[in-house]
Amino acid sequence: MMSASPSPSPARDSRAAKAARGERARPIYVVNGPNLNMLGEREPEHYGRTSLAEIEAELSACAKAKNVALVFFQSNEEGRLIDCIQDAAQNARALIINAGAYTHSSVALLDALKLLSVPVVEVHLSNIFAREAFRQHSYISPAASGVICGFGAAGYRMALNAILAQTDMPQTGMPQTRIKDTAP
Ligand code: CA2
Repeated sequence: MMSASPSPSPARDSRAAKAARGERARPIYVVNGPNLNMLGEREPEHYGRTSLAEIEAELSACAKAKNVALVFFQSNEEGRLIDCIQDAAQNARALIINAGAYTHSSVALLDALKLLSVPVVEVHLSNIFAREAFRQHSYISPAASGVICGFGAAGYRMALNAILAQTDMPQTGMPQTRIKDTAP
């Protein structure tokens, strides 16, 4: 008797499974920009009392539980952030970025982020839309799959979960809404 839905051939199935496993083995990069190394020390009304080291430790625990590798990077220098994003374009499964104040000024970061063909999640601790006008525009959002802001340190965990939802279950994950280039 014929089966109604034949399973794929073993060879094709194993190639696809290997490719999926290889992709999942790649790390998720977590990139933080200028002054975020000072978290927890000043302006707790905007950024909370959690230090960057504590955020990274919490994310590491989450990632370990989900068997995901993370690469953490923080710099106060735009060029070093760009170098890290270029590295992520070659090696990352996804990227989480809080570009700090460069969010509101850096076309160079936008251009670097456009190199990535994997999910990019932009995170802000504070709700930038409830703050000064100059913080309400992000240069990098057009290169992001999604933006999470206003949830403090928890935003990074939300970003990780969103990426896993998208990359482990693409059929139920967030849609690919990244704009490659909006210029005419
Ligand atoms: O809300 C966010 O996560 C921001 O990306 C944080 C940036 C800010 O320029 C953005 O508009 C929004 C600033 C990070 C500076 O963090 C500090 C932490 C402690 C003390 C001083 C600065």
